[in-house]
Amino acid sequence: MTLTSVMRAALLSSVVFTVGTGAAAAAEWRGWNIHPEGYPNSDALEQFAQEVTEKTDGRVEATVYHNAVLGAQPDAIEQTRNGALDFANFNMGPMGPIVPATNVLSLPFLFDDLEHMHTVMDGEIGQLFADALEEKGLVALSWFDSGARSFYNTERPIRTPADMKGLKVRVMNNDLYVDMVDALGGNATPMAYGEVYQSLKTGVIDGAENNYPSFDTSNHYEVVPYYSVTQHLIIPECLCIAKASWQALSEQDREIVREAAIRAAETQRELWADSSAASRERVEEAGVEVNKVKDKSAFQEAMTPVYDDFIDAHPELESLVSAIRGTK
Ligand code: BDP
Repeated sequence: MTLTSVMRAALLSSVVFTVGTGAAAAAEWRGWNIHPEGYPNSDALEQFAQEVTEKTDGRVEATVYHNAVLGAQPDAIEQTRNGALDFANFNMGPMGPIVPATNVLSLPFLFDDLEHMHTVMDGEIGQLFADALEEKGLVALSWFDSGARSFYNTERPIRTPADMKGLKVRVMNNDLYVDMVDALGGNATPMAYGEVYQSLKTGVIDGAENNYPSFDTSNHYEVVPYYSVTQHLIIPECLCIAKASWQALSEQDREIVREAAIRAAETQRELWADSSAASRERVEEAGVEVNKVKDKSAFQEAMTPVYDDFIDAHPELESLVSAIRGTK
């Protein structure tokens, strides 16, 4: 090699080096979202992506993919854990099989109302759940609302547990929900969200359970005439970052991302209440019969074996359940 070719090689490699660490360092973040555009979570995720991209001066370019186009929720959780996806809004229901402590949040009638859930999740207990998620590769930066989930079906209004008898009900991917529906006398079928509409329409299942905005935007209300306000589950959702993507950030960018996530949750919660009321109105106008459940205590009592079996299987989580119940 002549001197000039050595110098040329050195120069080229330094150019490559510079490009590799400088201009090309923008991280392209892909964000998973199950909901369509216009859903409160979708608006909040868009706000998050925009704020992160702007405030990091493009060091991070974040894009949200709506409508579960990047996969069903259990797959997306795996993909975010292994860094194939960078951020997402996940419900704690399908998180249970991966992060056992989060199953506590899927215990029926655990929270009194949304406010109770906020107090718990925004405090020290919420941080415990965030720590458990981080051990499995997910950095939870803020908590979204998901309202209260109630049963809906094609057969009849649910007023007492006896009305659940024999109904084939879709649940999210978590055995706790199978136990919950069994304890009420129904037959539970875990199924991906995206398959529920067709399954309801063709009679593969008789019903499912969800909050008003999801019942509305999934169009399930088009094929289901009865929505019964059991409000058996109040499950928080996270705005989660893949741990690998988080660790690749500078301290300064982590702060930007953290603040953007907190602001996104504020937006989501503000939008939630209005959206819930609007969805309720919309489904009723479309002809869905919404019935109140006068006496929820029969449903709550039916959950005793679900709690007992859960605590038998996870005695280490009993104190967490009591701590949540005791939080006011
Ligand atoms: C919605 C949640 C979403 C769940 C869906 C479901 O926001 O994360 O995947 O319910 O029932 O309310 O699968």
